Amino acid sequence: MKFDVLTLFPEMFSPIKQSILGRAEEKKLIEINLINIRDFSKDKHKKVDDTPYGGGAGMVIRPDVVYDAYKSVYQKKAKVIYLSPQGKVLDQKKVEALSKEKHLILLCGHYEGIDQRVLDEIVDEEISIGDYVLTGGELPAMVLIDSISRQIEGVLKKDSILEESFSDGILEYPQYTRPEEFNGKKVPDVLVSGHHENIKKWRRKEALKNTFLKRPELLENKKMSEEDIKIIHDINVKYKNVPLTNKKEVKN
Ligand code: 4H3
Repeated sequence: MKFDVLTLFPEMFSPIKQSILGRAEEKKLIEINLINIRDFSKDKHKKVDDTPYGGGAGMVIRPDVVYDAYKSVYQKKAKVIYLSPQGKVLDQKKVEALSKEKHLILLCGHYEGIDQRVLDEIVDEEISIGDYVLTGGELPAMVLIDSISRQIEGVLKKDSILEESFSDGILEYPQYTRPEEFNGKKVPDVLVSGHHENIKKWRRKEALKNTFLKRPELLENKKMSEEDIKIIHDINVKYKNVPLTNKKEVKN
């Protein structure tokens, strides 16, 4: 996967050059190119923004400079994404779909944003990472790069993307490591029993419990097996005792 990032602040991207993503880039599993929009200014002072037509606070990034930066990286089949609070909110399903692309161009705005005419001309998709406003699109672009990259074969250790949070649309079961006792708390017996079938069942139950108690809305439109429905019923009786809707009881 190739990511071309159009930004006024390429220095902000050091976090995604570290750790797992740093290794992924060394292994050529991903490529992250940072393009400084300012390099495409034709102004003698390298100016990229100007005051908004119609008045108002702040500065707007000029369309011509953004367009020239875009032309320097565009190839056919590339998908151009603008990070903006007006976009569709990112979820794991969207991440998985985008991880199948070969070439993404991520456009990061700053200040009051970018002239609408160049957005209309080049942007294929607008994505938001959540309903809040940031000073720029750089953090959202990094979130997108991280979430997509870890879906790419070879970036994580084998199997680790399959068994985790959201792979099944539900939350993760709790994890434990040594020591076997910490501050008087023991690791659940089943996990040290070596009984793989029981461990599997326990983890499924804990994952459903976490989801039902912390993020019940994730179960709203989920198809569940008879066994899962029974687990949810038992957890409900024990911890919440709320009326369960039929929606939660759709079978496979
Ligand atoms: C994305 C971008 C929030 C998000 C962003 C998000 C600054 C976009 C500027 C930049 C525009 C003003 N804030 N929720 N901010 O994903 O260029 O909107």
